Amino acid sequence: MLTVLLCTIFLSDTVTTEKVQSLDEVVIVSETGRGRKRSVKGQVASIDEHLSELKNVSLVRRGSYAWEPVVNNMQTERLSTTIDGMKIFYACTDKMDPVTSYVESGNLQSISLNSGLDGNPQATGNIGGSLDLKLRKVGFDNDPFHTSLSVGHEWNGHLQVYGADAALSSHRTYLNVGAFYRHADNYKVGGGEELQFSQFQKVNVFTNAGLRLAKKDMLEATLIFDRATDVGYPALNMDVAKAEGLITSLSYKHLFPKASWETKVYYNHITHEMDDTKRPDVAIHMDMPGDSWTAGIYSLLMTALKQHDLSLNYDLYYNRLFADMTMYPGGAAPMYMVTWPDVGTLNTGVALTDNISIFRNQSLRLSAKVAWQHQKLNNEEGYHALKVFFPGMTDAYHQTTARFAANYQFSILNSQFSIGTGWGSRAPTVTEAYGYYLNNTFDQYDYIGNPSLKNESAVELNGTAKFSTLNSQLSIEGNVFLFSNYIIGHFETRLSPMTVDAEGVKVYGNISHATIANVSLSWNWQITEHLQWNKKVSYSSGRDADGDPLPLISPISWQSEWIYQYQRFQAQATIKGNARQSNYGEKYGETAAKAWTIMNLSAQYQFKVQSSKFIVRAGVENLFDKQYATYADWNHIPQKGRNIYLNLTLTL
Ligand SMILES: [Cu+2]
Repeated sequence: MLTVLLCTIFLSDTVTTEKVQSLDEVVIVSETGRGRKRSVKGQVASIDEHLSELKNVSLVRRGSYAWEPVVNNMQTERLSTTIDGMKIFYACTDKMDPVTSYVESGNLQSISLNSGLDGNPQATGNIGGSLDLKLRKVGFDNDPFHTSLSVGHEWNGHLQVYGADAALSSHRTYLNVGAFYRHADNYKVGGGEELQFSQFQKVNVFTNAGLRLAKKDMLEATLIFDRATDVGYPALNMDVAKAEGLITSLSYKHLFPKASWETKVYYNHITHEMDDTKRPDVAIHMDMPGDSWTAGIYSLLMTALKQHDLSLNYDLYYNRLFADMTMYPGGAAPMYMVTWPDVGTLNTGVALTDNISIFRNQSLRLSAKVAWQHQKLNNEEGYHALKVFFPGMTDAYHQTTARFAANYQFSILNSQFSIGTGWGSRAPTVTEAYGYYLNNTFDQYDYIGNPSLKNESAVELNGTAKFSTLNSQLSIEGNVFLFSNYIIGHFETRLSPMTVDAEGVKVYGNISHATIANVSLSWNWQITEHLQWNKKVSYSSGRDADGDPLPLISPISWQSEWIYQYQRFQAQATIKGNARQSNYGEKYGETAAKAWTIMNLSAQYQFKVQSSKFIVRAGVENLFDKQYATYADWNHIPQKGRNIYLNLTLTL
């Protein structure tokens, strides 16, 4: 298949020098980075707030910390998240710790999103999209010394943020170091009521270093240590005592005249410990720790040949996931069970991407990846417990997955068009294949994995059209994903639940087909030199094989913002909301989210004192103190009420 693709790529022989625009959507995290999208809170914003700036992203919220990114209305299992190309997997059976929670804004330069099947080279299983968190690296031959300090305070929940980082750079070496701290108490929902168990605390330290070995050879190393403690999850029955991530990498880069070649080895370890000891009225106390270890390597060759921008990537990783649970029924002996049976996954793949400039106004982007994986259940007890339900199962499985995507862009006059298509598959996740009595508080069912699941696959079709006039731009974007063997929980009435209040048991299964479609319309209008008005509305639909709505699909959402800019001052007013969720996944235990509208105000001012640059940002979120919950707020936990914030960043 790859050879076929290679042939088609090299057959094209038209000439142009213009670079093809990347399809990535990028949000800038660092204060020094340049780009259009960034949070109104600057780099003091949390990773989750940075993520929410991306067009196709929404976030599932189980508390005020560690939100789960959703891209094109697909959650973690249909996305790929990498940190500078490194694979990393969460360690919580209840999805309390999406991997984006193990980094801090201070660690990152930017976050880039590839929508749909056109993933970044290291991405696998990305039907909905792939996120790559780009680490902050000052690089060689930059300013010799650079430092920045950030402090922020938010009145609702007394959120405090402190960050400091420094960078050294020379021709031979560079070094980044930084530390970040966040602390929040319970927040107040609209109307003033305090939401219990919505507190959190987190520390993060990181370093990046580079060493030039020879003119064209360099080494780079990264270390991130991140620890969140006392994290409350108001939407769940349990909190987190500790969630800890250690992320390390070492890479070697060689530059050729028209190419670069990077090889990186990495290792990361995540420890996750849940805690219900602070909750009142717990029927049965439980200990639920989880661990995730990942070691991997990738080697990426990037080159520009005539009108081609090519990248070829080989990657391999080994991940181990283990989780267990001990229940302490009062007066009886503790009960122990394995919830993730120490699953070892060895995955290896080859990816090829080509951006081809056809004429000055046309381009074609092709990407493909084939991956093979082997899984072994290393825990005997967990394996035998699952085998009771699936007598035919074995302790080892292997899967082959692939993705192909093609996108054609062209522009005429003041209009730009693109159409794209792709096909891709993903292997079931460890939860879907081997999870054991995992309670899902969304529908109150205990879930059991199914080792005989087929790979899920989807065909994607997408298109965009942008029309520009002198001072306004209108764009329409849409995509549709046609799934085969869509993986979702199926009712299993023959089994009884383990969790005290659970409604019943579901076992993961494939449904023959499902559809998810998204369309959005946006209009940006530069009214005067200083004033801009941006509007956006989007509609999504998700249907299963019977035509019934899938759960967690966004209702109609809209946003209108006014941005005023005068010299170094900027102010912004935003009104946003969702329509009532009329198509909700009733069959899957979802209840409808109500309509809501809120207003946010923000302002920022930049000034210089000698060589120091200051940025002051202030604002108010949910100005009218509305009580509301979005469709993605787990169990409809209310969002923050009125919240005033102030933050300061100083760059030397
Ligand atoms: Cu957890």
